Amino acid sequence: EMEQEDEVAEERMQKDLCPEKSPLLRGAVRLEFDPSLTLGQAEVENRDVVEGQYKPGECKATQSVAVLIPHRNRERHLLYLLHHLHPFLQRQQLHYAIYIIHQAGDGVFNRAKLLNIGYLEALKDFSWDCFIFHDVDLIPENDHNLYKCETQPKHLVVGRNSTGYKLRYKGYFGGVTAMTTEQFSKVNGFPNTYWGWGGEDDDLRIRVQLQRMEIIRPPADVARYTMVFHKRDNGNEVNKDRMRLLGRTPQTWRKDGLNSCSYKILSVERPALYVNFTADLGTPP
Ligand code: UD2
Ligand code: MN
Repeated sequence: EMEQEDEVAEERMQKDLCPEKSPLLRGAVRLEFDPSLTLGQAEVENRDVVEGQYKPGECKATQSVAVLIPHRNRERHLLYLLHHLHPFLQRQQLHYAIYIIHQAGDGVFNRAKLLNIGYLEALKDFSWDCFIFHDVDLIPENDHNLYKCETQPKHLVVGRNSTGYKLRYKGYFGGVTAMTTEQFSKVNGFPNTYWGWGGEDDDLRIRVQLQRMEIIRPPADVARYTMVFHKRDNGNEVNKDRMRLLGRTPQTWRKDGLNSCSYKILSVERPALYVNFTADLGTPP
């Protein structure tokens, strides 16, 4: 008899699926970049986030989403992003976690490999449905730009302040992208062989196209970002080899990607608002 009562109670506790459109969305929001913002302040504003992770209390999220941020030496940008992204994702009623993948040392930066590492490591925590690959310096301006995955890979940055909110070029796939766990695994992830600035986003587009998937984008008035101003970082000089590599992607994608990603995790931290993996990527050949 007791058992039956428990079952009834449990059934009542099962939440309904969150609605197709969250009632918490606000549309275009005014972004603030307060130079005196601290991590402590961002933590106080996001008390429901535990070790970088959040689940809506009011309903069952339709997707579980891991946001991956490649990072080195951009602490201020990271703080602005955490401050904006947590409330933004909560208004979308998502189950999500924010992962930072920090490249150890001062060797040549490798954004794409960091994102592969983030994917592989985050899946050890939870079986995420959807991955968002996110530059540290891009702040979404409109919360109708959903951080969810679709039946096709999604490019979330149609425009940003520094380029007059226009798509930079047809096929552009940089900045912020959303792919399901399966879509990303199907293309063998990003290449690991792009060291320095540029090309890795185009390589991912070619991989997607080789699988006959089609890149989709939200409407231009929604897919808007502010990029916090920055210069080219030390250790991320233009990759002069990128055009040659891009020409060979149809031959290389099968053996250069998730299945060949070798690295060493040096440390894992789980403070309130994010998970940080610090990784040793090795050196370019
Ligand atoms: C563009 C793309 C970006 C990537 C890059 C070429 C947009 C909006 N973004 O960014 O997705 O394809 O070109 O590689 O088009 N980073 C660090 N520390 C460093 C260097 C880089 O954290 O020292 C990370 C950080 O997350 C940054 C990202 O790598 O946002 C891309 O580097 P960037 O911002 O210097 O390049 P950008 O703005 O030209
Ligand atoms: Mn940038």
